[in-house]
Amino acid sequence: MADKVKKRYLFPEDFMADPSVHVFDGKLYIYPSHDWESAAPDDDFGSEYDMKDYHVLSLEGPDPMTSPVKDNGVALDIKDVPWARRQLWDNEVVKGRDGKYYMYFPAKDKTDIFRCGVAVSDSPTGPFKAMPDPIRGSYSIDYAILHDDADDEYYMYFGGIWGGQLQRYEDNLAKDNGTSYPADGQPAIPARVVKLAKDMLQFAEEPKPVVILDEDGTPIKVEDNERRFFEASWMHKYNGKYYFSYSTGDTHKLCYAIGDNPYGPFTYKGVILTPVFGWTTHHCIVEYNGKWWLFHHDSGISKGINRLRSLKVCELKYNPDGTIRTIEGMDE
Ligand code: FUB
Repeated sequence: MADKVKKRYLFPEDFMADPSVHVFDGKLYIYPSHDWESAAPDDDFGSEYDMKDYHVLSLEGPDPMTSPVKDNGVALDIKDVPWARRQLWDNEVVKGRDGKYYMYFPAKDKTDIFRCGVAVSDSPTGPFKAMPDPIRGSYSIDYAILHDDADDEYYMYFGGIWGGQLQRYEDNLAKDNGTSYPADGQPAIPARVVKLAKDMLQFAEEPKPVVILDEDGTPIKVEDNERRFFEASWMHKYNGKYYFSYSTGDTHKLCYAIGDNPYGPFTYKGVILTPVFGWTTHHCIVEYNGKWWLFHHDSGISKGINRLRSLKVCELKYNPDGTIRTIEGMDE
């Protein structure tokens, strides 16, 4: 049974999606993708998501359900990223040990391969200055970062199949043109996790698979579309446990799995959000002012146009055993 909870459209003035949310010095900032009505074709490669810039939103008050949301303008434009050709997808921003703000973003390079760019700013609202090249050895999409209070390290979670190109990679090497998938019965293609280097500009190690186990301790399989990882990683900690959450893509759910450390393995626990109105589903989970919040998007305002999505927020609750209460996505 899913809970019907009150939701808020955070910024109905413009189409934005893929929220990554962080609280810096007590203030809440939202880092979304910036949708627009591009003429790019609608296909399984996600060509319709043809975004060109990022804006940073900030919450001007204590309550995500009611406080005003401010658009702080363009934080990064694709024309200022020397290596990027198209498609600025989901971005992530963290505060480094040096007090600067680091934005991580996917874009297709001149050969149409997704890489992870880094851009730096002195302010959480930007503008961000892009590094001349993407991170060495980076690939695929949807970079989300945990700054772990246990060891003061930054762990990046990433990947997305189909248009996100994750199926191209094995042992971190490109193996084909993205058209082959493991056979049914094999473990599903995993998201990846990698520790960032101390300078925040490169990986400190080779990315590793994020293994999601079912209740029997067996990796979730390729054909298990209701539970397998598709895209949109997020990591948060609750009561010392590591909660890896993600989208199941073509079955349109947000699910989660719990582990004891940032690398996993993680054990599948259930659904956070049932399908929303629109194809993609993408989220983050953040504690703010003593409550937990689920930020996500749907295509409700555009009446179902997948490339025109809108940001939403609602409260998220845990059961006493640490599991997350499932929220109904389609409630309006
Ligand atoms: O916004 C483009 C892509 O759509 C994101 O990277 C995915 O997570 C999906 O929301």
